Amino acid sequence: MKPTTKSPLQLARASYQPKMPAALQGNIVLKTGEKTQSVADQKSIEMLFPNTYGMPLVSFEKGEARTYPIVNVGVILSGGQAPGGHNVISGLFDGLKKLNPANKLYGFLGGPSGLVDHQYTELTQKIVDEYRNTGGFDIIGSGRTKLETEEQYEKGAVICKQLGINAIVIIGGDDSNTNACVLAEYYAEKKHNIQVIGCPKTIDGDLKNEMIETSFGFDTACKVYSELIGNIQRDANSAKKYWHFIRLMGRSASHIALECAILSQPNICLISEEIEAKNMTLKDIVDEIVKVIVYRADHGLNFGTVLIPEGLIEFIPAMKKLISELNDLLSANNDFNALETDDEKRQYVKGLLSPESSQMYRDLPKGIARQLTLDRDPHGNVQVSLIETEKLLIEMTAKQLAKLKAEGLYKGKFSSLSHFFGYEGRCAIPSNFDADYTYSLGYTAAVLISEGKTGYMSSVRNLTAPAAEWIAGGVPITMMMNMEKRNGKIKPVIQKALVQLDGKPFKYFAEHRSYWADDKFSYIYPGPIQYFGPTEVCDQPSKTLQLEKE
Ligand code: FBP
Repeated sequence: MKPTTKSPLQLARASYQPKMPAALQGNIVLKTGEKTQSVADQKSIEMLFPNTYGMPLVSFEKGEARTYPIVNVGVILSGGQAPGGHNVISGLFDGLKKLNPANKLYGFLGGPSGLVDHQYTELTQKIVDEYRNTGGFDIIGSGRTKLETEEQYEKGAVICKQLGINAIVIIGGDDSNTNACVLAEYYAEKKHNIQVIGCPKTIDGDLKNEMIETSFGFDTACKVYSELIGNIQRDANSAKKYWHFIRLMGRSASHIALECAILSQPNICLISEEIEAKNMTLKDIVDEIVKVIVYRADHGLNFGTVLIPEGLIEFIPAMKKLISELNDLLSANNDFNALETDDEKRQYVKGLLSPESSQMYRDLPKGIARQLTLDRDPHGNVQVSLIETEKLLIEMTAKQLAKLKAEGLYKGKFSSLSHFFGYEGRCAIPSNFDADYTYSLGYTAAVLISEGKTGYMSSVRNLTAPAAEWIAGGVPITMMMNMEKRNGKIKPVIQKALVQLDGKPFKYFAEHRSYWADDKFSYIYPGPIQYFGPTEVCDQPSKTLQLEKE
């Protein structure tokens, strides 16, 4: 038998033709809509972005055949992987070639640093075909380098001039698209003649607003995690002996945990935004978990599932204060960096924190305290994926249950297992929804570029309707911006979309959670993503999106 390096599913997916909005399927005409303004701080944003502020919304409709000028485009994958990135590039490539076969696409390697360090490759038909409908970002690689200095922008302009690149597409989350906006403004101001277009990526689902209904990758990642949660629930229901504490990625917002809860109906799901709104302490959270465990034990159910959003730790007000003090204290602190042992570091930090934070820090298990002082990412964020909150909660829950047992208030048996699902889902083969959505986003970016637009984010809307009815166009990135404090400075940034406690997805969860906590039969087992089969099994977008659009 001939050896193969591809699975049967990979081979079958290679020939999948993503579904597209009808407007992108033939000749296209651009419709100019309303002028825009930023979501807040209009005066400050307008002052900072004089060339790209207030531009109108644009959308595409079927039109007459026309000739487009030749454009060369450079594409960058920025930040964490998200299923569908390769299809943004396929859609961009196909769109560019359709609009003018002489167009060329270059990929900058390893993320934004590829632009600055002039690391690139030309993306040919052969290369792009290898990656259609696949997960991962390995076609050109990704990175978290922040584009923030004029020196970086100028180095980028040099390579663009050298390759004749007229436009850059940045595929990234809120921070990367903020950088895209700043870069677009800079190149416009310096008259470098380089357009910049953003694409909304992140499994975290927190880059969304009125015009961007969802970020790509969220749907697939949640479906993968929910399959795993469902499998664990079936195991728990069979063996009836473990409580599974499952932490789910999502650096800040709890959209992933919420979507997975709606899909799998666990016994407990913590939502960071609710915890912050209720000003809950770590002890309050543990008390809530213990209440459910005791109730279930009283009914002979010594097993269950707890979903924990990765970002939780930063939403507990006292922890937030501690982390913010640690951020200030550790930024470029050479004395701290010179210390060798964890104990020395712990002692050093304790002495410099405020009394409340120092007490909080002292009370934390050593492992968690150490994780809180690990390096920040290039955007100054704590790397929450390295903080094992699920283990912290298990430890505190076990202590509290032991206390209740001694008092005769708990008669069950608590055996726990911890899990962290994040990297398992970020490079999955994109669901049909993500494969279609990302291809359309890429194609849309090609049209925006050929129409001469800069400072826009590729936008595809009406996503709960069949793909043919999706609305493609562009949204000025400045429209999504407001001023926020980042790393101690007030900066223009894209507003992060957190879980809305008055939004339909959270309300749906809140209405059902007490039933899921107590009941024996409420688990849902979503099963693996299906790529071929009936549309109700294969093509459904996330529940979050469906509920939001209801
Ligand atoms: P983006 O915001 O860049 O899309 O990344 C999201 C994410 O997957 C988070 O959920 C997670 O906390 C983080 O990346 C992990 O970062 P890293 O890839 O550096 O381990």
